[in-house]
Amino acid sequence: MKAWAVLLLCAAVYAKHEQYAGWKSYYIGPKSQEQLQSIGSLIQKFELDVLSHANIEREGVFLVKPEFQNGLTNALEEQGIAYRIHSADVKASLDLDDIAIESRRRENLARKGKESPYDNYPNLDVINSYLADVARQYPDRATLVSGGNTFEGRPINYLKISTTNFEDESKPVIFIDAGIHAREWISPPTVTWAIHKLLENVTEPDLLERFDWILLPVVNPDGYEFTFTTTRFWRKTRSTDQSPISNSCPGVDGNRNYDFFWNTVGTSNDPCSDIFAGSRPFSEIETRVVQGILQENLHRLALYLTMHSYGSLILYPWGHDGSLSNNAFALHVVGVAMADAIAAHALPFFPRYVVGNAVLAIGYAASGAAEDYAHLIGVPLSYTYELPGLAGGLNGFHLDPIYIEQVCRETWEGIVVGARRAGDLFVP
Ligand code: 0X9
Ligand code: ZN
Repeated sequence: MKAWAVLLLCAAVYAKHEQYAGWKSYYIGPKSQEQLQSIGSLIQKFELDVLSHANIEREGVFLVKPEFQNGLTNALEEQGIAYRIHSADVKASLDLDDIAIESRRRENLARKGKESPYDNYPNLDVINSYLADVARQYPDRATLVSGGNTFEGRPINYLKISTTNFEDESKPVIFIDAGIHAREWISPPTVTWAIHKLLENVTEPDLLERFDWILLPVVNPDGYEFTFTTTRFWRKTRSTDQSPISNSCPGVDGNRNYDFFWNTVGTSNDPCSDIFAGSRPFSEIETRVVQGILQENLHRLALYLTMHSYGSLILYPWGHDGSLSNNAFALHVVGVAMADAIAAHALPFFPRYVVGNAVLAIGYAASGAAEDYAHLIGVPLSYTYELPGLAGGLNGFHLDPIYIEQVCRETWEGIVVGARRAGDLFVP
């Protein structure tokens, strides 16, 4: 890159993320159930933004505003809860992320002539163009569907992939979505990679012959776009019709908006909260689109995966009270099989997946989540993936873009095993 181009890039990059000036992020590692519980109250008291949830075996990562940093560290020390810095300067780390993403973007452009939807953190246009391109290139297998338009008017696009035009009712359906939480940038590429593996680089042809696929990379396009243009850590949708104060505090947590013990636990009635459940179940078009896909294909849906981050966890119902469904044994066995397949293809320094009930494995209860709703209405195998994705080092905040494709590849191995097991267990 020429010197003037580097200067221009740095100037543009450093003007961003001003709202995170002075913010820090901390690893917090509770050692007992009591400590885990007091973290719950510290989250409230110091307005912590939870990026990765703590449990007794694993540290979580928490974003902290400048005005609460002393109060938080004092409280942690008083209570003997272990903590350490994750990023001493969140804005600087995000600026570094931007430089890494921009240079990877240029590399991809130079190497392949276009931006990659899975070898970098792709913006919404890159993902939508990819969906349109493959649908054009593989018209006998792939159909692009727009499930509806978001509050801000963006299409919620997904691909239906089938060798039999979705007409063979004896085939199980597999549905994978991502990007309901806008800031969880590692999740959409795992779905675009799955599309790549089913259309462009087929190494498991049985998966095409045996199953019909529905792949929805960005459930929440308004929120996703907002994380690229304005607020990197935005989580919710962008609707402003949910309460009289929604104009100043837009958005609903999509993963609290499903009709499953709606707004009973781990949710908020405050529109300014990141876990605001909305004014009613399915108040958001984003969750209604997913609901529509689940309902339409229910009679032959064998496996539903909803991709989130971070944590390296595979979670299954029930997530509102930690109880187990009648299908818990199969959920656990297939979950472990997926995690083993991932582990066999993971880099040695990536954390190993933990598989379990959503409440027990992640450490908190939350109602209104997608994987619970899908299971409630009858999808036998339904999981939330918490993908790997936070940098542990001193550089950028998030996983370096050089590892995105690695996460996609290993996650695909989990999907392959999950699909095959689902096909053996659940024949429509
Ligand atoms: O809280 C969530 O919505 C998910 N974690 S995240 O950090 N991606 O926000 C976990 C959902 C777990 N599933 C259930 N509670 N059912
Ligand atoms: Zn999430």
